[in-house]
Amino acid sequence: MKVILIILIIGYVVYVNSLAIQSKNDDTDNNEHKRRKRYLGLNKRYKLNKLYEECVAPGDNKGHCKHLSFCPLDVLKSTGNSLDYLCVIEKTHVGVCCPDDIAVNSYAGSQIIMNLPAGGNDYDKDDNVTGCGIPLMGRSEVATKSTSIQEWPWMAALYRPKQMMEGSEQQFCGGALITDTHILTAAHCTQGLTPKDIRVRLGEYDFAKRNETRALDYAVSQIIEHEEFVLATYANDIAVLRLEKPTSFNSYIWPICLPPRRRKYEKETVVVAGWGQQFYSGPLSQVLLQVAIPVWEHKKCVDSFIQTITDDNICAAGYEGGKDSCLGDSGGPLMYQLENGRWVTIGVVSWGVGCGNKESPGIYTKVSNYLPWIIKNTIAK
Ligand code: 4AZ
Repeated sequence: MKVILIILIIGYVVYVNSLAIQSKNDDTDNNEHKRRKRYLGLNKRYKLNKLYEECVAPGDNKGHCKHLSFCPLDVLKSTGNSLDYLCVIEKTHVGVCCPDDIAVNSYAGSQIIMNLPAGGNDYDKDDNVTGCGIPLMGRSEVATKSTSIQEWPWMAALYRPKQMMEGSEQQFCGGALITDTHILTAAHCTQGLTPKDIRVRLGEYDFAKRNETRALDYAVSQIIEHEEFVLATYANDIAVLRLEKPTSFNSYIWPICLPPRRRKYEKETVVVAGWGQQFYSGPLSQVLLQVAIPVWEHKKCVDSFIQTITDDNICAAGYEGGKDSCLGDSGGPLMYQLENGRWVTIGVVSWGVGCGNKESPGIYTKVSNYLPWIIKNTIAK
């Protein structure tokens, strides 16, 4: 009996140990797998659509090293041995030498001028001519300090074409241009709508001035709402609209940058703009309005609501009340100017309790938490 018990105990210990070893092996395999994927630059980690070192691309063309996911795949297929065109990015990733001219002519016309969507820190310090989020012709430059009305060339107005024709409605939401074909907006703005229900106006400033030629209207070919958007709580309130055709850029139409990945904005001054209600239940504004407001400390914001405020939210409004976004501003950008002068969209107008109430700030979707999702649903699609 004793012998059988000892054999059973030994057997059990060996079995448990072998399970532990097995699971450790699984872990090692997983880590190995992860490491390999990361090394090849194929993992889902957010990467920038950035041009790295200059290199010789297929066909002896001038090219730049890029992350594989940002070089059109047929470029690789058309070359016999794509291994010849591998290159190393910042000593950590393997990229591919992507021909510049193909990058220009391919799926993203935006690359003619820049790689979009792009982060506000992706450009050389001395480059203030190309790229996203630059204050054009001195505009948008000192908005946080100035009280004069500025213009924001990345502001998009979403409206319903039918109602606009009947003259019964202006826009119903805002958005921000982040590539030549993509608008970042709120999922609650697009909920229940199909692409043909929405028209996007770019370059608009004053809806009352009807015959200005500067504004352009675009049909929408696709609405991409965040898969985990929850209407009851407004969790993951973010969406991308794909325009039927790419826009061109000019001094009235220009994309904003995406924000850096890990950065805190608590107590910083930011700007929100829109054509929404001028006060709670008040009239919409014909002219694009803006307000400079502080970002609240997260804890102070959480304490101000009975609703759940998560780490996917940013809260901003004047501490004394009166300075806030309102109905109709939803989907529009909460903007911050980086030290290099570029404007980034750090938030998407999402919800609030009334507008401009003291101790009840506006709630925004924190864009930096959704960068992989944005990349996946714009250029990497
Ligand atoms: C809305 O319903 C809305 N005060 C947007 C922003 C705010 C409140 C409501 C923030 O579109």
